[in-house]
Amino acid sequence: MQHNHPLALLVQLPIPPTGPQPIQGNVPLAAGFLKLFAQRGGLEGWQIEILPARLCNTLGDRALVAAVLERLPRLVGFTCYLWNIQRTIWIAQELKAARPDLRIVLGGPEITGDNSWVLEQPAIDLAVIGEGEQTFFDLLSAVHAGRSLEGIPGLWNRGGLPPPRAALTDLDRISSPYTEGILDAAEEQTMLMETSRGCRYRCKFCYYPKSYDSIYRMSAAQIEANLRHACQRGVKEIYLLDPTLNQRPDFAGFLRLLAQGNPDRQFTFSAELRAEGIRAETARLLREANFHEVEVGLQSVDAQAQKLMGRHVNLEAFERGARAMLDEGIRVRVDLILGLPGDTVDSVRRGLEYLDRVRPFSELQVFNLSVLPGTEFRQTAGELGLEYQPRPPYYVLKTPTLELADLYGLMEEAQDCFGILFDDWPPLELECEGAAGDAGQGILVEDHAGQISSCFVDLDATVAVGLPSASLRSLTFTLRLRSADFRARCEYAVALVRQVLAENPHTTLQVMIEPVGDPRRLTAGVLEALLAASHESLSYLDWFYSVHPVRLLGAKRLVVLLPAAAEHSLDEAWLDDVEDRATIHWASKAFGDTTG
Ligand code: B12
Ligand code: SF4
Repeated sequence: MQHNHPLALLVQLPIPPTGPQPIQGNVPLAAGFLKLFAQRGGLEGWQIEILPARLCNTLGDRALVAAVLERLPRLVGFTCYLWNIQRTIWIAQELKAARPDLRIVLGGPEITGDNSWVLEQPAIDLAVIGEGEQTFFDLLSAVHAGRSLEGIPGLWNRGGLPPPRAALTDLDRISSPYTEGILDAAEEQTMLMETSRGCRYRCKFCYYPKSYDSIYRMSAAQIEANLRHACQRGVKEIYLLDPTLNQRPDFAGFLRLLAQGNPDRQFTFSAELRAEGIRAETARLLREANFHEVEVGLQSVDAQAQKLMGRHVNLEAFERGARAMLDEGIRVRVDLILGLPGDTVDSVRRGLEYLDRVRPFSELQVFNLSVLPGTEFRQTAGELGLEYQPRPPYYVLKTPTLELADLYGLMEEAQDCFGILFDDWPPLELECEGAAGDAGQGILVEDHAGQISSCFVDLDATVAVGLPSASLRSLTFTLRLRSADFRARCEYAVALVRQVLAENPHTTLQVMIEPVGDPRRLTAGVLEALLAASHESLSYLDWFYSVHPVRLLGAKRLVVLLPAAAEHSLDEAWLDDVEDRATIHWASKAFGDTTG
């Protein structure tokens, strides 16, 4: 691949952040595989570049569009998971509007024959269903050679579904983007490893089985090479992405291989596995390899729900396995799903009671069922009577035995029972608290990784100043609004919120509201208007948090800053009104105070 060839740019957008904390873990592994496979296969006529995670994780929507366009690609390929598909489509639309000749290709688990709302998007030219390496290679080769794209297995080309793509049988062919210098394991001191593909189970809520008819593995020699590389690059954590790690026939041998490759226990391992098969001896081998955490699915204790999801759980064996790992000091994260067909309020309660009584975990994760594209549940949702969100995360909203109110209630019960707030928000980050020596100046901008992450607008200032350019604003953005009379300035405030979100609709937006003088001039009506403007368009986190017992969580967050000194003098009815619509933060300093 040479540098003067047309560019295929690969992009993977992160899980949207819930606040300004830096994003981690968005490793473009799929893109790394696509690039490595193309290189090794001697792809001609293209150069392939991966948009650095540093940019994907910080740039706002328009900045991202600009970053893609300035690289002058001929083709842009996106990795699509449920957490980034809506934003990806928005970016694709903007790219197409700017460069109609640009080819947009989507791949990833959101691309399935039954996910029509994605495939119907006019901005998409091509989409790869299932495993991507060979299909992407064939696609780029065909474009280079001027051949037709019809009939390429796995490649959807705005027509009917393509013939299926046969799986890559030898995973050594894509091992590994790290050892080949495509991805840098030193970056976050973590490495993702996929030592096998395919799962022998067929849980009906899971997309994993993909198109795999069998299980395909990486050789022991390649696993060793990856571990050696991890040692050299100072890796601290290795995430094994294999579905059900312990489905391997020689699991003990595999664990010994991992232990040998980690002689100084430089890195920890984590993986997803089934607790049922784990005995004391296996748990000991897991610890010797330096496994720190495993994720195990319980999902439901109800026989009918287990039958309908195609996943039987032997509770005795489950408990024994979980206990064996806990005894070895391995953290066990147990998953429980709310909203499975067959489950009822009572059966979920039984599950919670069981978990509370037996405590076979160090961490519990309770989440709502996602009716994922490509899954058996999606295909049979009608027959099963499942209603679900039309957009990701496709949370179930109703089953024949559970109403939405039950789902909220059960989540609350789970939270109370275990004292955990599932999917809670991170603590507030008020990067500009106390920096308020600027009353009357209109706008204060703050620079963050080359992007503007916050701006201050004094709504009472005589000279109105516009927001910083949309293409300079970062993915998380704080709009600080201050006024002595929010009621009078409501329209202005609403217009600013609308502008931020019209220009960069996938912003994680924090609106900080700073009333000056008597705070009670900030009314519930003003907060309602700001909330309504924030939710005119919904992004992933809005959908994600909409089925959550804690109201007000989402991609947009209103924060009212009140002087701590006034905490006891404000009347409760007014505070309740505010708290129903916003988070209150008691600030140590009064606003408009310019003394230091
Ligand atoms: C790591 C991981 C995570 C990480 C996130 C990683 C990140 N990027 O930030 C964590 C642990 C945070 C996570 C969380 C969740 N996850 Co997850 N996760 C995975 C996992 C294990 C690995 C993903 C991966 O890197 N795979 C390796 C790559 C190489 O495989 P791939 O993405 O499929 O790519 C191949 C093809 O799709 C294609 N392809 C991909 N991109 C492109 C691009 C182009 C241009 C082309 C041509 C082809 C192509 O080619 C690739 C190579 O063959 C997968 C399961 C799995 N083993 O794949 C689930 C998976 C992605 N997760 C899933 C889910 C449902 C979740 C949760 C919603 C679970 C929950 N209920 O809480 C949460 C969401 C969190 C949130 N806050 O919203 C689903 C996603 C389904 C979907 N439609 O997107 C998956 C598939 C699991 C499943 N069994 O169904 N997850
Ligand atoms: S949930 Fe786990 S065990 Fe079940 S099909 Fe998916 S990867 Fe396999």
